[in-house]
Amino acid sequence: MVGARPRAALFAVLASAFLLVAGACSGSGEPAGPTTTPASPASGEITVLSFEWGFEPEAIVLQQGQEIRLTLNNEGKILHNFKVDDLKVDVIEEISSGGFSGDDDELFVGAGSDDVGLLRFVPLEAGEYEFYCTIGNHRQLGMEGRLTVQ
Ligand SMILES: [Cu+2]
Repeated sequence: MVGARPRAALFAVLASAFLLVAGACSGSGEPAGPTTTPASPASGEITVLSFEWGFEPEAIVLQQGQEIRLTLNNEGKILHNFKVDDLKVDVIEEISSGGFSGDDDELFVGAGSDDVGLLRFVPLEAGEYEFYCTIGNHRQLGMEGRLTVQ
């Protein structure tokens, strides 16, 4: 399923979506731009956007023992990834794009520019963690966020 759609079309959709978000400061629906309100996916599904230089949302709250299906949607012009250290997890499935993959039981997913990565996992330990991009100095440039497992 990943990589099966026309890239040019996807880019157009993402580009227009980005412009929409960037241009719309009010209106109906979700708040635009980076938010400090933690995303707490009751559905068990969450999409994390990556870009130069950050993630959206910047804070995620998960439930210990609940399976999560995380899609990393890289709207950036370059490769990015999502990694969490020190959290005990059961990794069910990892489909990275862009050439990098995580090790076994490592909470990692990568996505090439204008592409997606999929990570299905179960957080096994409550606590406060950080997610970040491992590439170059991306973390220092702002590509990090807070992951809470409760
Ligand atoms: Cu990055």
